[in-house]
Amino acid sequence: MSDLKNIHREYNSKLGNKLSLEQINQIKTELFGKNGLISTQFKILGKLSESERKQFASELNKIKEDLQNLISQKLKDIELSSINEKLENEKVDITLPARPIIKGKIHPVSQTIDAISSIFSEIGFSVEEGPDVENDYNNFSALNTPDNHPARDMHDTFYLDDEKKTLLRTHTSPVQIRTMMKDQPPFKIIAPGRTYRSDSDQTHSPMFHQVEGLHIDKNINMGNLKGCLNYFIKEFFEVDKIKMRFRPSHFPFTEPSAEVDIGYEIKDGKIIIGEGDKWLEILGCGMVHPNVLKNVKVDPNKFQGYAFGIGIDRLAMLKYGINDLRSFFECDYRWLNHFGFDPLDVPTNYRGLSR
Ligand code: 2U9
Repeated sequence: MSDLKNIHREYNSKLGNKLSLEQINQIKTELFGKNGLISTQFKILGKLSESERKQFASELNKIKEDLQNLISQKLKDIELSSINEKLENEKVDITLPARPIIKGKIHPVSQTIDAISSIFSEIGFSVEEGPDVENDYNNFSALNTPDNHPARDMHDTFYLDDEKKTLLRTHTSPVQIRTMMKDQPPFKIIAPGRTYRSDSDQTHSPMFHQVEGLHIDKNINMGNLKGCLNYFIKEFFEVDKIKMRFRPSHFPFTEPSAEVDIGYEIKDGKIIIGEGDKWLEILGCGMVHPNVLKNVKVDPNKFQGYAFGIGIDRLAMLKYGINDLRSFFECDYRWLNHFGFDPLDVPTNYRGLSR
């Protein structure tokens, strides 16, 4: 009995001190381990007479519970003080400026699409998107290109079924068709995105990028088209003046149609846009054919407008001095690290497109 009281007194006093986690675990083993002081007392029970056993067992259980409670309280105190210590020492100063994340890079084509969208949004164009897998009607028929039209062969289309009903879009024009079928005029939209043609060499990739524009309203004419394109080219190449010429051309979806060249020269091995006596073809355009407007239930006697199509990859190559189109799609991390853009470097007109 007195042994038990001594153990209780001694460990009560030990547990009253400031202890480390290791010291508490040590005490736990000393008391409740296989040969611990309390565990041993339980072994004595069997040797006692029935009346002694009852009293001893009740005393032993009380002391056991008391010491266990003391230990678990000590452990809780240690946990709490370690949390408080962490809170005290690992403070985050939320007033410090954020560090930019510089792991990933924005592909030059994505940067160019952002720059183009920003330029056109300044003059009231909104951005529309559509699916890469299209039907024959939206990609060709609605655009005044019937079944046996030679332009269909010129597009080197990737068909997805034997009946040639589904295909990978050969231009982004089906986006404008979808928009005009679901909404009412006026329309002032651009449609940037992926396009596909079965063609591959140093200047052609089977997947490439286009941006097309469409402006339909009352009294829209070729003068509006020229003004819009002149503004776009100047903003895109960040020059004050641009030499631009319209050459007559033919597309089934526009009448009249034109291809646009811009003036350039080479100085010290670098291309200078806007000056010089050389010409570079950069886009196609025209007034939307009345048949196209009829196909999307827009009255050509009330509404008319212009459309244009630009190859994005070539514009990106010109702007950022990249000379092989295929490098765009090789997914070479070292190339992307060199030509890619910082994720926070979003092009905006007011901040400048290239920084
Ligand atoms: C609708 C009506 C008319 C879009 C146009 C072009 C001329 C054109 C080429 C430029 C370079 C394709 O990537 S490229 O090879 N595009 O020359 N695109 S007019 O005309 C439309 C579009 C939609 C409803």
